[in-house]
Amino acid sequence: MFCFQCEQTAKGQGCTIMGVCGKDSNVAALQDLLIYVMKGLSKVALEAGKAGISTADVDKFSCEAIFSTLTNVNFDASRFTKLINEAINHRENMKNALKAKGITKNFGDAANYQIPSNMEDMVKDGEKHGVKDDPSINPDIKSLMETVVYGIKGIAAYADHALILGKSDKKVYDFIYEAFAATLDTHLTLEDWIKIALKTGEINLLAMELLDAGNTETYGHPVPTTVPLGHKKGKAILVSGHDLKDLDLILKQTEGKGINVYTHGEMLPCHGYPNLKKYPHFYGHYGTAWQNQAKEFAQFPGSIIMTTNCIQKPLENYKANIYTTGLVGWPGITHIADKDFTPAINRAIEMPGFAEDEDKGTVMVGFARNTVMSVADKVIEGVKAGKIRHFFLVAGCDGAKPGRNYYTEFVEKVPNDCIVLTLACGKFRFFDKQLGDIGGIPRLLDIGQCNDAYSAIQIAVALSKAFNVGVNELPLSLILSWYEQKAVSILLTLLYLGIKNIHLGPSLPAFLTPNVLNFLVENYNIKPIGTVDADLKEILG
Ligand code: FSO
Ligand code: SF4
Repeated sequence: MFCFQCEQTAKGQGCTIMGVCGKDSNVAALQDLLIYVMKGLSKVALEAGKAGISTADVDKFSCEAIFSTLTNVNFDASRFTKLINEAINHRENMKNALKAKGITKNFGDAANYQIPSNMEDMVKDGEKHGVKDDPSINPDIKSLMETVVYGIKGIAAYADHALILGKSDKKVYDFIYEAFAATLDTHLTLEDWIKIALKTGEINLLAMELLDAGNTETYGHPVPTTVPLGHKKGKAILVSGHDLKDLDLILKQTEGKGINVYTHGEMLPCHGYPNLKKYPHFYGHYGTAWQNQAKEFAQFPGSIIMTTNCIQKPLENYKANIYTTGLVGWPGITHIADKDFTPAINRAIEMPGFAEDEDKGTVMVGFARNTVMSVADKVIEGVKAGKIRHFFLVAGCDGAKPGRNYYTEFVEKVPNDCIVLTLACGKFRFFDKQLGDIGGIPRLLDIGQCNDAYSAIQIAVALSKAFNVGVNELPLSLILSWYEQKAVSILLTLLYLGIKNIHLGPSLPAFLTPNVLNFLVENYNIKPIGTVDADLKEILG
């Protein structure tokens, strides 16, 4: 196997024997085969679209299939063989529909690939179609191509979440097909790939906008909300991942059952949504970021439901309590495909629950774009009066590497006249710090999940309009941490928007060649994080 799509890749180069994430070489090969088949399917889908053939079911399937290959989503080989079969069925159905219109075309090897009958042979085929399948490709082109593939994985995740809430735009699906089809075109130049990479950022912005509309139109705009970090005596269910609709369904299905529902990881910001916080048994937040789940889940006295990434290998001591739904999967773990969460609810009732009430303090959530913009006047006044010197967006994913302490230290050392905006699971490094306020505006503002990066962009755009300057001229610095491929798509969106001077860590992507990195430094002044003191000095002068 060879995989270098995430930040924790082995030795900062690539996972070759087993994924640091727990992905084994069979699953890695099946994921590679699925991506290869999806590239072929993309060529046929583009042609079908041109011929006026509806691809709505293929569009939905494509996002699900691609999202499944994102880091820490699905580790179950049998789910991948099923997806590969389904992809080939969709592809052949589109070919037949084209044939019925008199269009017959050879779409090339990837679009003609036929599946062997057993998993062993599928794995062998997958091994031929991984990242290193064609050593003759120029390494810089390959680097950008992989960047685009990972950006598309992020887009597929956002588009999938948006579609679950009824939001879609054909432009998103068409671009996924165009970009995937482009990876099969050996004539494209480095310049072409730079354009495709920036277009990936543009389309990701659209996908995130659709998701923002889906979330806010269904559940209302988040409002400032105090979330307990302790627990209440009684039965408990823990919901992890990013899917608001799953959480809503779990809250509905547990109503009146004497079970308190807790959020884990990226679900924390859900407490701010009016149509989720209305449930009286939606109590509080438990635990921190995804990489601490083995320790935290083992101590949770109820059942646990994983709605999206990031799942890790469930340990024996909580294996019987954890359930997956949606695209998440782990072999041997009960998967709730039909959204009837009864098995997890029954398990929570069987389990002891919390013996006593416990107060562990609180955190505030709900500072998404609507809330922040509603106090824009106060913010502008604060800046003009010199009370607010600078804004820092300290955002992105968490992970296990020791270098990630940088982000905790950074927030601790940000001077008192500065405001920290945050989003995604990286915030668990500092989310419970009491930073006080500036004239009634909290100094630590939680915008939401990584899926809410759109909200952060809207806040930056609104500030730049208010001050009548470009986003790069604002007293705003982006201190980002990345881990998986949604972060890649967000980074491409920031580059598409022309945002410069991003501080990125904890390490730079292994899939960027020195030349591509130089391009990013020269054109966008992207820099790796250094020491907190040096970085703060450089930014604040
Ligand atoms: Fe974190 Fe995981 Fe939200 Fe990521 S839970 S790391 S960017 O998958 O999705 O922030
Ligand atoms: Fe390694 Fe990350 Fe790929 Fe997992 S997803 S195999 S940790 S590079």
